[in-house]
Amino acid sequence: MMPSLRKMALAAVAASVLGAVSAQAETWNMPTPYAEADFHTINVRLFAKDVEEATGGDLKIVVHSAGSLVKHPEIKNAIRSNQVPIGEFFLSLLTNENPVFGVDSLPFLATDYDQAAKLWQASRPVVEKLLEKQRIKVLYSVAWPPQGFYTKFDATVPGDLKGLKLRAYNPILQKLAVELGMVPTQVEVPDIPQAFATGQVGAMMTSPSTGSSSKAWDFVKYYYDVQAWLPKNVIAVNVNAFNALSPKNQAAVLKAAEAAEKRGWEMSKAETAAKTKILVDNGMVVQKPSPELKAAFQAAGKVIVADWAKQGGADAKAILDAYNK
Ligand code: PCA
Repeated sequence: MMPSLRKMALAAVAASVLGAVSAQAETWNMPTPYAEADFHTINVRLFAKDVEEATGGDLKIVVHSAGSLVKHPEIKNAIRSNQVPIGEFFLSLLTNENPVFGVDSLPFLATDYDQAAKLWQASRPVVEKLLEKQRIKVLYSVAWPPQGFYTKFDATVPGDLKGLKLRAYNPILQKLAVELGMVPTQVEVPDIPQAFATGQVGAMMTSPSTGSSSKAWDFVKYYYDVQAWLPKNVIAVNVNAFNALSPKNQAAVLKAAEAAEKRGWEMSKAETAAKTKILVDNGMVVQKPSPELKAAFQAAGKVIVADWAKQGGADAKAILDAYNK
């Protein structure tokens, strides 16, 4: 063969090898914090299935639930460093990085699904801007059911809370606990039963979903439907990983994400009643908080919101203005 023809032949071989590689399916490992049976995880799995179908198998997302691949507090940083291309985390876990991330956990700011959706629309541009700086792209976000209070004994007056060891899940809930005279400890969902069993905590604030998935009736008796706020999870992707997809596959991921957000909020709404019933069916006393108890939560909440607005500066103001419009 003439040298130039040989070169061309080699180039053709190289091109076909590269072509084969780039057409090969890509696999994304996806760490998530919550258990398989949790509605957020079920929704993530449906999202992964939609992506695989819509990309004709080009992109396969392998879900690793319950912190099994990456522990929850590390998931955001793992996405940031592209150690994993995609993952799920509790947005308000990042409140110490920037108060804005905790807006959905401010007590009594948004207490039902319509308000929570409005707050997400108001805060999404700011949250996206801040995460984009870390090369993280938000795909979708889903709210948990309204948050209530779980105790071993019937708490009727604010004094009953004094000294209670509260299982907390973000810095805002920690502050609220302190404001109410409780002692907060950060505990991830998979560790809740153990934390109660060892006496590390004796009360918690969470949704009926997490109450029922952690079998709260094994360690507490009372559930107070406080409806204090609806915090959210975020599903996010590393920007470089996303940009490496073909335009067609990028569009498929975004479309699946939009569908997952819609579906997730509907699942969440349906959860509230269904999971509260499971608490009742397992012998828990489910009730509204007494007016005194509720007033104490509200008064403490006011302090937290005022502090937050001060610390959050212009971004916090922009969110509140958009929300109150
Ligand atoms: N469950 C999660 C977050 C909010 C919720 O309802 C938890 O308890 O950590």
